[in-house]
Amino acid sequence: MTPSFQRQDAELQILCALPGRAHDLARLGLLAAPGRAPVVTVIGKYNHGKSRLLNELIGMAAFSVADRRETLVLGERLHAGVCWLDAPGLDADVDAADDGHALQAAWLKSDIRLFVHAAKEGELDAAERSLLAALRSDAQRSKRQTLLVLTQVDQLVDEAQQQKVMQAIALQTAAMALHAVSSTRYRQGVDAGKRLLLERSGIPALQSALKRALEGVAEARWHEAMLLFNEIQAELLQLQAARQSALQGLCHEQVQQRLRFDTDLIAVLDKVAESMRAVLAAPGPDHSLTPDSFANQFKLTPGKLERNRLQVAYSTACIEINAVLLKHGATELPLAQQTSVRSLDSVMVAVMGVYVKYRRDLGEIFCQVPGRERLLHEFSRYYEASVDRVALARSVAAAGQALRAADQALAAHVRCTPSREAP
Ligand SMILES: Nc1nc2c(ncn2[C@@H]2O[C@H](COP(=O)(O)OP(=O)(O)OP(=O)(O)O)[C@@H](O)[C@H]2O)c(=O)[nH]1
Ligand SMILES: [Mg+2]
Repeated sequence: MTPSFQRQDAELQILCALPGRAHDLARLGLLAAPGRAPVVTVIGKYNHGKSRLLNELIGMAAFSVADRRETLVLGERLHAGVCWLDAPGLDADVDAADDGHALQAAWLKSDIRLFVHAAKEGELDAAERSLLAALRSDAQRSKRQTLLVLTQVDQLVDEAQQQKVMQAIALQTAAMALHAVSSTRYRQGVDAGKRLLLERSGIPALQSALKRALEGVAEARWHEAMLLFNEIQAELLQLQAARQSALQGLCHEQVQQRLRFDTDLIAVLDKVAESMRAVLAAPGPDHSLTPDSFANQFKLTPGKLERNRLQVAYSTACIEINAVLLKHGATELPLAQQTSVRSLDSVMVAVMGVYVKYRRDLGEIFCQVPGRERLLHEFSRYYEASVDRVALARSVAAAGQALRAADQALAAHVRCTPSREAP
């Protein structure tokens, strides 16, 4: 497997364990890609002059500019060792998919964001404020920088109005540095070779600020890579611990449940064996084996009385054992063993059979070691095949699998430990 496939494979394993970290994993993957140029993205509402600003910053008409909603998909241009991203304008009323692209660009790919706001619009609106707040809090966490750019300032009537707008925005942004620019003035300054216009355009000052920000990208990337790596690792460790304890809990329950069943089953078999011994110890001949004749079919014979006594003892034993099976949810046969005759679908019938029991049978079944061992073995087997017990076993298997997935994700994550790129 090539290193990039290995990384994808590892990312997939981590993603399966932590689906909520999809974005961070994608970002971490980008941060790990060697030799990636720093990425500068414009972000802001449509028609606020984002594409034109990028064109002026890089000195070429790389992105399409128009007096309407123009940029609809993410545009990308590599220039002077920087990747410039032109994002569609944000405006929830127009097309949420475009907004999605712009945000994806801002959050996923970019190292530096130019948050663009057109001066003629005055203050930032609610959507801009909340986006800027999110970008700033991300900057605190990831050290990715956002530069606030007030565009198209030439459209304001005079300097005083510009100051008014800037003061209003300063109040909204807790005095975040605001770069006032005019692409129009800059172009005029370049075309006419007028230095004053160039300076008044604010673009050279923005370029200097951008240059400083770009110088910090390598350090910021390293910080962010370690931050994301450590956060994901902590979450994976947490997940692993939670899954470990879930599995332990289920295994404990499985063992305890079985212990409770074994204890109850042994107790009832002991009790039944004792009662049966008393029944079988009756003195005198065993009349139960003497068949009834036609002549005394309606008479109470010693044979009938004895068979009746054995039958009552046997039924009592079965009822007592069945009570234990019932308590532990193991009275019905597993689905695969069920027949069309409902009354035969019980564990008792399956284990004890339907033949008539005589003294010898009862002694062998309940009082002798092989019989008792068989009962223990058979009832336990059916207990393990009972619905709840099978469900518990499945939960244990699933919890084991989930733990293995967390283990693998953690190992995969460790294989992706960031390494610092040589400057
Ligand atoms: N007067 C003036 N107009 C500008 C300036 N910057 C851009 N414009 C004009 O504003 C309009 C919109 O500019 P774009 O750069 O296409 O705006 P955008 O933000 O990229 O718009 P979308 O791609 O739709 O999101 C165009 O007509 C530009 O020529 C400026 O500094 N001054
Ligand atoms: Mg545009």
